[in-house]
Amino acid sequence: MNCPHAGAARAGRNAGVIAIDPMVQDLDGETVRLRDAGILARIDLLGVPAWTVTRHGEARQLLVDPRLVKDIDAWGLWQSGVVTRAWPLIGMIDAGRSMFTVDGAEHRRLRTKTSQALTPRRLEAIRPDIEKFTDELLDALDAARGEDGVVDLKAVFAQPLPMKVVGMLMGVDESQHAMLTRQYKAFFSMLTPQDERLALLAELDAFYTDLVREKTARPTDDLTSALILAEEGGEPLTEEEVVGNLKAMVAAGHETTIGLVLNAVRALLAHPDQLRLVLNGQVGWDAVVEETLRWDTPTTHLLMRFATEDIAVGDEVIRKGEGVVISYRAIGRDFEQHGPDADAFDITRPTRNRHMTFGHGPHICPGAALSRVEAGIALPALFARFPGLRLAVPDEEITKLPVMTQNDMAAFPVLLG
Ligand code: STR
Repeated sequence: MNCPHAGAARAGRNAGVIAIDPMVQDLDGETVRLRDAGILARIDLLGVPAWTVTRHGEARQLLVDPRLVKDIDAWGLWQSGVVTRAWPLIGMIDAGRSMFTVDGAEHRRLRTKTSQALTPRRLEAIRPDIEKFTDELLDALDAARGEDGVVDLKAVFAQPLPMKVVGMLMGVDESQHAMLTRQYKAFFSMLTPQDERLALLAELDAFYTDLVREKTARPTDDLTSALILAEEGGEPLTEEEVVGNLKAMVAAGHETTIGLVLNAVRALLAHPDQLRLVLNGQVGWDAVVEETLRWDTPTTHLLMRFATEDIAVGDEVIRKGEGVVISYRAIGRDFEQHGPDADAFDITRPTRNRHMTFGHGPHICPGAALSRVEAGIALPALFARFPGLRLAVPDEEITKLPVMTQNDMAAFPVLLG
């Protein structure tokens, strides 16, 4: 790793501290180690210490606790200059002013229009568009088959679909989608040198700022334009706030749904009995989506919140100024919440809807309904079109990208049958 902070973790000091693996070589093993470490686990993120919450119940409480805030200025290691913009994960936290980084009344002001635009009722209007994108990408899959019949389901289907949907919602032209996909891939990858990551974030900021200025001059029928316009009698968002929300929407809307769709396909292909239950119509596709969200969460670790006071959790105390991560993948495997078979993929499990993968409290994912609609269209359409779909390589050969916060496959080669 070209990371100046990695020393402490590599030297193996800090007993009882789990170093999160930037190369993601054993995600299941790491998930289990975190769960076994207790309610709160001490982790090391490329040399930077933090707490992580590994249990459903405690995470649920902490996510509504006003003593935990998103503002990076509340972080002791940031105040003291130990953590700087040279840390590879800084872009996950110091991401500009937006609904993702602000709390309280200001957060409500920044978020309301976005969450109102993404309610299940409002999303019914774009369902036909999502169905059309899906059909087009299924044609593209068919056409992309190589001589050997192999095609990468990620590159040709799971990755472009959410980008098309969030692009349409936010008013980002198709001609920019490939650029955005490339930039976000480099942003999330721990193999990207930090100076390149900071440069690409600056390029993205410039791109989004131009887009917001263009929509300010010529508003169109999209959420970016809506975010620019003031509420009746209300304060309009500033340009920085609109840009912040726009980039949060594109980053989150594009990245997480790729994981949801691919993880569901992978789980079904690895569990043919479960696939049969859905294809027979005995269990709905919504159950596949929910159980995938629980069992193989698109977000592994969400960075980060900071304690503004000492907070007691179980036998531990989070000290004022310390950073708190939420390890959603471990939380999905909580025995107390999901029973002793929590590690099993079972679309009939009674608790499949009682996961917390979209978070909880004021920051709960505003795009949750959108991702459910997307996966709920994409998955049945894929299996209807290609009933003989199967992996082109043994499941163990599927590798994860070196991304510390997202559950991201490098590729998903399939045979369409
Ligand atoms: C990426 C970089 C950026 O410009 C803006 C954001 C804000 C929203 C973040 C996003 C980030 C990273 C992925 C996140 C998303 C919100 C939801 C998504 C964390 C930091 C998840 O993975 C849940």
